[in-house]
Amino acid sequence: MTYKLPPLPYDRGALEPYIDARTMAVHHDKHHQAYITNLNKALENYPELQSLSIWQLISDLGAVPEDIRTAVRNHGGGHANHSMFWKSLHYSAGGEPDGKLARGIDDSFGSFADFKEGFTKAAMTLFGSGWAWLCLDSEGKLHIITTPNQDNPIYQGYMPLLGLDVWEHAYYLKYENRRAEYVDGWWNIVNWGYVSSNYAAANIELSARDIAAWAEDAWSKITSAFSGTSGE
Ligand code: MN3
Repeated sequence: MTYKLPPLPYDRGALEPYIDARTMAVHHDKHHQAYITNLNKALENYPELQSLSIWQLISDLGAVPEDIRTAVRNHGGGHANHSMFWKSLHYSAGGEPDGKLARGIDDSFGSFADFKEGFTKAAMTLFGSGWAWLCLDSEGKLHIITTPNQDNPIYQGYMPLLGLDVWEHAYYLKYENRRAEYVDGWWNIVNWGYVSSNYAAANIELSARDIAAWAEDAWSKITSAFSGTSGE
């Protein structure tokens, strides 16, 4: 089994005017596909790794053979990050989260406005290519972090809930160098329902069949890393 490009959950033009159809086509069909193609190539000689879910694969990079570890880190991360990204956007979205996620954001950042300001600042000040994230630590506290390149928050022991791609390929065709306008537009299409479901499950996008086992394993690794024990 090899990794496959997930279809977009909406038409390419559905996120207009915030993200244009041409950017979506290039970003999804070319960039995301390239991460998958390169990931599959890296795993050619490791059939045992090909059967893992992408989250299982990237959540334990130390277990990945050294000769392909960088490729898995970059291209596996690219596949995971973009798979989340498409689902985190929707044309009938935006606004503010409610329920448990809204309370979590208030507890961690003071208010939604404070969170929005902090997240925007993180996205704007990230130098070079990378991502801004809302993520969860092992104690259930929310954080805003950035990751370089295609690193996933899992590499730092955080569970990603929402990621914003600030690589130029995500916005350059429409916004050219105006990252601030892209970030500003992005807030209008954030699918808070998706983010809330990630938060409620204290988890990331996983298929129903592997969610329980993998989540338990990932959390035990994160918990032991935080408590300073080596784990099993
Ligand atoms: Mn991208």
